[in-house]
Amino acid sequence: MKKRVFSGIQPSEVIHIGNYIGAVRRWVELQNDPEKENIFCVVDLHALTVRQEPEKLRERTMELMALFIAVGLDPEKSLLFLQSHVSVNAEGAWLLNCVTPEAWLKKMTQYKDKSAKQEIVLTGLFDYPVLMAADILFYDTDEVPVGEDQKQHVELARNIAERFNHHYGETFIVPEPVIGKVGARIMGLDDPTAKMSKSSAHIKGHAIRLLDEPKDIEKSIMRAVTDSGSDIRFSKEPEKAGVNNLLSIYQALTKKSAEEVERDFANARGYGDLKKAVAQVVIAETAPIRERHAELMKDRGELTRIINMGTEKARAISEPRLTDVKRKMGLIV
Ligand code: ATP
Ligand code: LTN
Repeated sequence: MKKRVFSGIQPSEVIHIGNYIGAVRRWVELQNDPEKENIFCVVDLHALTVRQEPEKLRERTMELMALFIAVGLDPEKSLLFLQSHVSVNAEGAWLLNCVTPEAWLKKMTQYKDKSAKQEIVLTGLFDYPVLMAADILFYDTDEVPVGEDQKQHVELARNIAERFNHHYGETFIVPEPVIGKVGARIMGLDDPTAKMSKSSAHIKGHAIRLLDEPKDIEKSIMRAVTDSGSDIRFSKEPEKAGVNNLLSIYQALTKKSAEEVERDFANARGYGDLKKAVAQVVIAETAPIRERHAELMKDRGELTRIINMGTEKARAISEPRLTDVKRKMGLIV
């Protein structure tokens, strides 16, 4: 039996190299694994958990779908869909709300971080992990490939599945989080102690955005915060966090071992050489994606066709599970 894989990404702001290395690029590898059956979702309902400009959200949603294809996801091989087009996800989230103790959600570190930054915290932001659990559970998911920051949410989905199964009988598969070994947590270029994040992508020098022009990519990498030394090696020491982050990006994109990476820089004359080399590999990886993306965005009709095809397939998988859950919970179906 093939393992079913489910993952998603929000169309909030533009995608950065952390999202690419930690998530999307790994999805392309999974697509080529004959043991996996993959579902990838643009989670637009999740984006609504913080205030969005409606027109911009619509545009970014299209852009993200086009980006899925530009990086190499093939709508014939992987199921690509838009979360809001399949009502099972939101409806399922309500049902799961009614088996999820509030205390579990209060423990979510992402909620604590994100809510601290908001003047008004929306209820949707608090409930965000339950919607994510519905995305995962109603598709009978075995594996959830995500970055380190989402591990706690996948564990919550596991707990919800176990609780439901305990109360109502064996129903949901208890999913496993799958975290990459390299690049699971790319840090901000401006502050290598904080995760590179979409919500901070507008801050100058913070992120490498996937669709940035080569000259902008080079500029932001050359400006990246490092330390006052000259030692180029992987290190967990806090003052080496900047260098460590640049090396991690380089390692993830070149797929070299840590030793090979350090050897590449054994004769470097300083951080300038390191930054130039990182900029080069990032540009080599992203330039073709950017070009394909621009082409795809010209044909909205084709993107709409792909979205509609995904909607149909996603409904076919999740609707029977929704009916099953409703019946078990005592609703008339
Ligand atoms: P936000 O700042 O709005 O929370 P984000 O940058 O964390 O956005 P998400 O849409 O929440 O982006 O995450 C999409 C995927 O990218 C997830 O699998 C997440 O784990 C992964 N990811 C996000 N940031 C990083 C990062 N800095 N390094 C590696 N993976 C990341
Ligand atoms: N919350 C996730 C995005 C997401 C997701 C999912 C990931 C929504 N639903 C289901 C994996 C499986 C995030 O990356 N911010």
